[in-house]
Amino acid sequence: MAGEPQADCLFCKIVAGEVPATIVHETETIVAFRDINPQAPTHVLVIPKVHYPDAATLAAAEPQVIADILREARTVAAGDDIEETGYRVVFNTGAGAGQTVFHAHLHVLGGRGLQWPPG
Ligand code: IU
Repeated sequence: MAGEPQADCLFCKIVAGEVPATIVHETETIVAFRDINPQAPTHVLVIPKVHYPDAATLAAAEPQVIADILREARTVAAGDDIEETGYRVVFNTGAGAGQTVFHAHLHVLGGRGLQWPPG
């Protein structure tokens, strides 16, 4: 069924506590944890507890969870004290955009200057 955990999904395993992660915050609907390969001093992934392959399918099926994820980005930024200096939130959507893990996730990046356009 849509949203159900997938046996072969790494991020579902993090949600279930079966794979370790450095969790910074958790709510009823989301988990925020530090990226294993950080691209900035703050690099946190915010994921829904439900499984959808990307942000677009999650937004279509459960838009309130997308709102929870975006709200969490601010909580992460406040926790790492990067609200003033600025931060970036990114949903890579599709392999052509660099998505490698097909469980929806928001990158929260900050703590250094960030260039635009991105690579
Ligand atoms: P992407 O947008 O799908 O490319 O992002 C996937 C991210 O998941 C990427 O930044 C990885 O470093 C990160 N990640 C992780 O934090 N822990 C893992 O075990 C694996 C990937 I695999």
